[in-house]
Amino acid sequence: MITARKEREHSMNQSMNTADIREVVARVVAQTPVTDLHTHLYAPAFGPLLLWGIDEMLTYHYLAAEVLRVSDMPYEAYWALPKKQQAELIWRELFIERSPMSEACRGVLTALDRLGLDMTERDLNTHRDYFMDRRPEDHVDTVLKTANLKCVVMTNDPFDPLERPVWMNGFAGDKRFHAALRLDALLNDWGRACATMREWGYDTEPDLGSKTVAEIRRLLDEWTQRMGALYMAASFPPDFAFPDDSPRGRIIESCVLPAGRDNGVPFAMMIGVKRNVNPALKLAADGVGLSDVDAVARICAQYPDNRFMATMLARENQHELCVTARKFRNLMPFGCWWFLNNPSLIEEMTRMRMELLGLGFVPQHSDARVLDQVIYKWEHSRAIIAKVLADKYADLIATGWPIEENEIARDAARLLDGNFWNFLGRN
Ligand code: HDL
Ligand code: ZN
Repeated sequence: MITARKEREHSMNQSMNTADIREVVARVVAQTPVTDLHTHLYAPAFGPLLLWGIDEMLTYHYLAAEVLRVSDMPYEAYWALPKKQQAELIWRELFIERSPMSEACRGVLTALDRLGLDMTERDLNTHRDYFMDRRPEDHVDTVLKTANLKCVVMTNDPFDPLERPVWMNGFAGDKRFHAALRLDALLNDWGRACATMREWGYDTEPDLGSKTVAEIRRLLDEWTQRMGALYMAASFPPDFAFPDDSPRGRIIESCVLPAGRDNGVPFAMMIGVKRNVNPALKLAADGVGLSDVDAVARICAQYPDNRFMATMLARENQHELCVTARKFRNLMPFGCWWFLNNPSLIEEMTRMRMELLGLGFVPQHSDARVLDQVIYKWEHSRAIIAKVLADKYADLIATGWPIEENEIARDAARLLDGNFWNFLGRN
C-alpha cells in the first residue's frame, strides 16, 4: 500500500500544476513537428508552381478580396496590374493606410518577423531585398524548419495542364512534399473531364457505361500510383448529396470508393464551397454555404470499409460534423478550412471537437498557397491549440488526475501528426 501511495505522490510531484501547465503546453506544442495534411504548395521540382516570397504573400487571393473592398479600382484594372504593383497596392491600402488587422494581413507580418525581418520597417522594397537572392530550395529548408513542419501534403490535379507534365515526366518525389489526388475536375465537371480523358486515350463516354466506369477506375489507379497519393480529395458545393444519381454521385460510388478500398487510400470530402459567387474576383471569387451533414453520415454508414476525411466550410455545420464523427469510426474530421481559419473560429471548433472527440481528430491544416504562409498559419494555430489543450489539462488536474510532460508530448503528437498517419494506416 505504501508503495502505491509513494508512487502516487511521486507522480503528483512529476505532474503539472495548473500554474505551469500553460507554459509547458505552449512549449511542447511549438516543439511538436506537424504533418500539414492539406496545402496548395508544390515541391521545388514543380518550378514556378511553387509560390514563395513577399509579393506572392501580399497578392494571396484572401488579400486581393480585401483590397478590392477598400479600393475603388475596377476589378479588371487590378488584375491587369503586374504582380509587383498589385502587391504595392495591397501593402499601401491594407498595411500603411490602415492597420493590418485581418488574419491574412497579420499573417504576412508574422511570417516576415519569424524570417528575421524588421517589422518596424514599413518600406516594402526593404523587405523585398531579403527575398531577392534566395534560391527556392534553400528557402524551402528555411521555411519548413521555421514552421517546424515534418512534411506537407500537396493538392495534385492530373487535369491541371501545368502540373500534369511534371508527373508525366517522372517527378522523382520529395519526402517533405506528399501528394493528394484531387478529383474536382472529374467529379464536378464530368462532361469536360470525359472529353479530356478521351484526348488522353481513355475510352470514355458521357453516359458512364461499364466501359467508362472501368476507364475512370484505371485513371484513379494510375494516378494514385504515379503520385503515391496519400488520399483522394474533392471539394463539393453546399448541395452535395449522397447517394446521388448525378455523374458525381455515380462516379463516387462506382469508381472512387472501390479504388479507395483497393488502393487503401481515404477519400477527403471538403464540403460547402460556393464557387464563383463573384467571378470578377477570380481565385477569390468563392463563398460559403450551409451543407447537409447527413450526406457525410450516409456515405460513412453505407461504406464502412472506406475511410473518409471531412472538413466543412460553414461554421454552422461543425457541431453536427463532430457528432457524426462520434458515430462513425471511419470518419476523420480535419482542419478549420478557409473562412474558418481565423483565431475566434479555430478556438471555438477546437474546444468543441476536443470536448466531443477527445484527441481523435486533426485540428488543423494550413491550406497554404504560398510557402512562407505555413510559418504564420501554423504559429497562429499552434498557439490556439495549445491554449485549448492547457485549459483541458487544467480541468483534468482539477479532478486530481496528474498530468506529466511526456503525456502532453504524446497527445500533441497525435493531434499534429500521428492521427493523420494512423488514419491512413501508415503509422
Ligand atoms: O478547394 C480548396 O482546396 C480551397 O482550399 C481553395 O483552394 C481555396 O481557394 C483556398 O485556398 N482556401 O484556403
Ligand atoms: Zn485548399
